[in-house]
Amino acid sequence: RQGRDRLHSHLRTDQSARCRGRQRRTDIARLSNATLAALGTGTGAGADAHHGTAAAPQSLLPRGDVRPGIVHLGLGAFARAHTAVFTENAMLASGDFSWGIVGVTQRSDTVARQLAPQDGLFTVAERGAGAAPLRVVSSIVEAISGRDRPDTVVDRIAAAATRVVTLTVTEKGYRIDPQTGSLNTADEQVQADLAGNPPQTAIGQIARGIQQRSRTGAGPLTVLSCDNLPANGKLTGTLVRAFAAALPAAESGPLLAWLDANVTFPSTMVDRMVPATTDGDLDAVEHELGLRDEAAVVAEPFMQWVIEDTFAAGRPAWEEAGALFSTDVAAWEAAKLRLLNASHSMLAYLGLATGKTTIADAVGENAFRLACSRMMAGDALPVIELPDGLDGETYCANVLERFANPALGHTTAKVGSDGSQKIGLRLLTTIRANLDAGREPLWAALAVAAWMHHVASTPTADLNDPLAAELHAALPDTRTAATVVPALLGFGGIFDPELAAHRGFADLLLHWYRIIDTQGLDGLRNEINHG
Ligand code: CS2
Repeated sequence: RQGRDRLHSHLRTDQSARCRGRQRRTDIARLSNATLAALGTGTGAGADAHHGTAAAPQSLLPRGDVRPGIVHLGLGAFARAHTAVFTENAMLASGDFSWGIVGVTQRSDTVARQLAPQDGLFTVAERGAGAAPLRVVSSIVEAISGRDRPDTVVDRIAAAATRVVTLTVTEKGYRIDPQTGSLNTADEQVQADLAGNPPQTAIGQIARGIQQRSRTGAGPLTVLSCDNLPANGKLTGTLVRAFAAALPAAESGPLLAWLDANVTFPSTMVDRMVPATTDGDLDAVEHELGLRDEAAVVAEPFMQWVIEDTFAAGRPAWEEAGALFSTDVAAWEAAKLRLLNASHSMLAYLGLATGKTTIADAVGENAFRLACSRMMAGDALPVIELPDGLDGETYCANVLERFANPALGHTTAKVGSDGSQKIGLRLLTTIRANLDAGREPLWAALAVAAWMHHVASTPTADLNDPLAAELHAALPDTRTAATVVPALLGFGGIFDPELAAHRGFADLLLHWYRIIDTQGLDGLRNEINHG
């Protein structure tokens, strides 16, 4: 009777489903500790005759024993499908349950709202060959909207039990000034955080949390960036220090001294392809799990994590979950960024230019697959130093195979978003190294030209990029290769003056842009196959 009431109290009356304007069944219980437990005993909605396969009980953590030890900033799909899974596996393998995750959403409160009625539980549905059965993940112990509860975020970072802060806030979340490579102190939100308002930026949250730790004697802390940025740990340390240095002298001196003595910033390389969850994915999970999970994520089966082992106050036994600890993380990260992420971006923009909706569709086009192979083998591999244990050819072949996963539904629009923040790290580093060595980066230039075409041919409101307005302000009304290429090359936030002035590079961009713009897919096929 009591169980039944609890089940009813979890019946989904979710706003978001209504907002999506679809007629849904309302007799499916929402995922939570109680409904999942009831599912295991066969008394819950999961055993409901309407649903074919009620999932088997999961290897969940003993939730009553899990204590918070990590604050995670940026509770997007990637963090749930990667970091939360590794941490849960580490806790399960080691029996050390002191690494529960307090998750913080950044700009939008959606995920915090989705997880709250679910006791932090969510499902990971692997898609593609070798996919594991559906899995409910239980390592998130609290979900907070950073936008709405910034002081709570600072308190959680400052709590003595917190020993690690992890973050996945995407490239733009770091507020980097492209000219200096350090913190953009001209950014409005950074300025507000510096002025002492409850912090809204990730760097502000971290700095204020550390400041509070320094005042309360909460002990050392590790800040672990898990975003696709080169030397992400070192970079994050630089940004947090720049924030501290920009505070009034009475604050900055003590904070910088405490930081130097108590906080470490290891670098990491993270890898798992995680598309945005669709309504169809949520319905499929509901059908399979027998419970409604508004926070479910889908992901490819592959996942990898390479971490530098410089933790200030302990860490989960992530190695027991398959993470690799290495002293050479920078090399792993460079390889991943300039091989995997670079070709991902290339496929996204070639796909967007030719009407291909998913990365799998784009890599299914032989010419595009060939262009990626050549970019990786011809442009990138010769100018990067691979870490021990990574075979370049095998890595590139595996990457293309992962892109081809037909079940993933990773959209070219998603991967193509925020290009202004990505192409420099993924492609321009490779292009510069080739030009410096007197080589022609033909294929990497194709990717940049395809990005330029995407920027120039997408209406401002639809261009998913934090610099959309600025990029479009730099463009003339008549958009051809001859006008767009020089205009975007002159965009200082992306191209440095030397690269912008390189005649050979500009010619390559003009060549490819013309083909994309005037000949479309047929022209590209022809040119790539004979290139
Ligand atoms: C992608 C990455 O959206 C993107 O920019 O290239 O999110 C990519 O899927 C991951 O880095 C894979 O680990």
